[in-house]
Amino acid sequence: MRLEAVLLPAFAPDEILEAVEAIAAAAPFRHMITPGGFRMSVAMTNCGPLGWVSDRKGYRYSPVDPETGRPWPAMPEAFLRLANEAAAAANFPAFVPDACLINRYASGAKMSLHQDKDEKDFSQPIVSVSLGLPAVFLFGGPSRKDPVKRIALEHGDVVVWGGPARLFYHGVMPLKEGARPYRFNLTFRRAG
Ligand code: MD6
Ligand code: FE
Repeated sequence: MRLEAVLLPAFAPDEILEAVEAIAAAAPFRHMITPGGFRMSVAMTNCGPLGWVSDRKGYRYSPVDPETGRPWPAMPEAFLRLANEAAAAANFPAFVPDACLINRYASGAKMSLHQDKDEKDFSQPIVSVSLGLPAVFLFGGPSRKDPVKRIALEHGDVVVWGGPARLFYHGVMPLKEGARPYRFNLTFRRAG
């Protein structure tokens, strides 16, 4: 892990996973379509004032779930606390996320190399929480061609990502089968 991103091993409490189930009951996981017309292998939902969405028109943040037209489920207090405490542990004080994207990976699902650049303020970090099955995170540089490091992420691990690395390319290797059905990843951002 480069100096710009901080790994907090086993930082997330188990109750976070129960809250994910409650959110998914109100805003079910769905496979969004990329602007290029591909169905994403990762299923997604959101909570909080803003949710990340993708369709043929592009990537953006939306205050409502396009499937229902209703606001996304509220961000649980335990999520806000976790994100704030993780950011503080990585020297980003007073982080208050307004968006939480929840990714669900079944075996074989992957996330191609990408940059997170749909947010307004890149001075704010991203707090990334991994739950369930382990995954290999790919962490590159400012150009898609830069070499990538592989970082093993286990249940409960939190990565705080900001500063010079905020716009670095990153992705997730195809998930291996394991003892549980899924990996969940929560990314907390200041989007608006
Ligand atoms: C994932 N994460 O771990 C996908 N982006 O499932 C991301 O794309 C990501 O973990 C920005 C910062 C941290 C992340
Ligand atoms: Fe990302």
